Amino acid sequence: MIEVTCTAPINIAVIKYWGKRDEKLILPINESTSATLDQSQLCAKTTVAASPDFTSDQMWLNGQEQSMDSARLQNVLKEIRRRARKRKSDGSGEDRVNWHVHICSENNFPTAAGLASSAAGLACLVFSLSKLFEVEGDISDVARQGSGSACRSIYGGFVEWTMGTEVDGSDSRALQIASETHWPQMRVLILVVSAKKKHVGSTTGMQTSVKTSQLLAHRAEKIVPERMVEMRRAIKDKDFQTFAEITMKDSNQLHACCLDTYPPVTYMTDTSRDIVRLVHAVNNHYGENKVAYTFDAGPNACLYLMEDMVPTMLGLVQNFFPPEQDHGEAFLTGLPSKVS
Ligand code: 2P0
Repeated sequence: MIEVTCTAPINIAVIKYWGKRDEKLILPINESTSATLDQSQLCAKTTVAASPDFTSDQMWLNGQEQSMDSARLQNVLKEIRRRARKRKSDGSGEDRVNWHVHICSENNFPTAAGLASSAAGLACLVFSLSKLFEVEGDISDVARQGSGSACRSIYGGFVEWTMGTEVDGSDSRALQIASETHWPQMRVLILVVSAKKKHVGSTTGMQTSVKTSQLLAHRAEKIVPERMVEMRRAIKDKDFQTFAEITMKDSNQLHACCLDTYPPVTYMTDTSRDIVRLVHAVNNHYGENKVAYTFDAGPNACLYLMEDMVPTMLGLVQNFFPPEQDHGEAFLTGLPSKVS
C-alpha cells in the first residue's frame, strides 16, 4: 500500500466567481482573483492510499463515508489517472495507477458555511492524488473540475482564475500573480457569524443567477474585466486603497446579483450588514480605507487589513459583537490569518 497526506488552505476571493458557462467542465462566466491564506488555522487535510488489495474506490469526509457517485469526483479521479497512465507510458510510474484508492478528508473549520470548504477540500484531494500517482505539472485545471474555486487554492499568494477560450477548458486555470511573500503586512480576519450549513449552496445559487439575473450578465461582461486589470495593478503596487475599494464593491455586487436572482438568494444577515457598517465607519474615521470586507455564499465576513490594524479591529469586533451574546444565528469570533 502507498499513502500520501497533504493539507491545502482556503482562498478568499476579492473579485468573485459567480456563474458557469459550462456546468460539466466548470468554466466560469468571469475571471476571479483571490488570496490564499496560510495553513496554520483553516485548512483541509486529506490522506489518500492506493493498494492492490482495495476492491473499490472509497471516500470519507470528516469521518463519514461519502458516495463515490458524484460526477465531479469521478471526473477528477479519471483525469488524474489519465495523466498518470500517460506518464507511465513514457516509461515511468508503476502499476499503482490501476489500484483503487481510499480517500480520507477532514476540514478544521465548518463545512458548507460559506468558508470555502469545497475549495480547500478539492484542491487538497487533487494535490494528494497527483502526488500518489506521480502526476507532474499544473493540476489547477483538474482541481477546477472538482469545484471551481478549488483551482485557486492550488497556488499561494494572490491568484487569478483565467476564463480560458478552449472548448475543452484546458486553458481555464489558476495563475499566481504575486507570491505569498509579496505583501507581508496583509492579514485576513474571519468573523464567523454562523457556522450553520447555508440554505442555498453556491452551485445551485449561481445556476439560478445565470438563468435569471440580468445584473449578473452585465457584471460578467462589462464590470469584472476592468476590475481584474485594476486589482492586478493594486496588488502589484501594494495599493491598499484601491485593493480595498474593489474588494468591497465586488462583494456588494455579488450579493446584489444574488438579490437580483429570481427567486432571490440571500446569504448576508443583519449581523453581516452590521459588520459592513462598522468597516465603513472605521474607514470614515481614518479618512482612508484601513479595512475591506468581503462575503462569500454565507453570512461570515472576511476582513482584509494591514497587520497594524489587527488589534484595533479585533477590539472593535469584540466590543460590538461580544462572543457571549447571541447575534441572531450563532456566534462571532476573529481568527487572524496571514496571506500565504
Ligand atoms: C468565489 N464563491 O469566488 C465565490 C464567491 C462563493 C462566492 O467560488 O459549483 O464552491 O463548486 O464551482 O467553487 C463558491 O463556488 O462552486 C465560490 P462550484 P464553488 O470564491
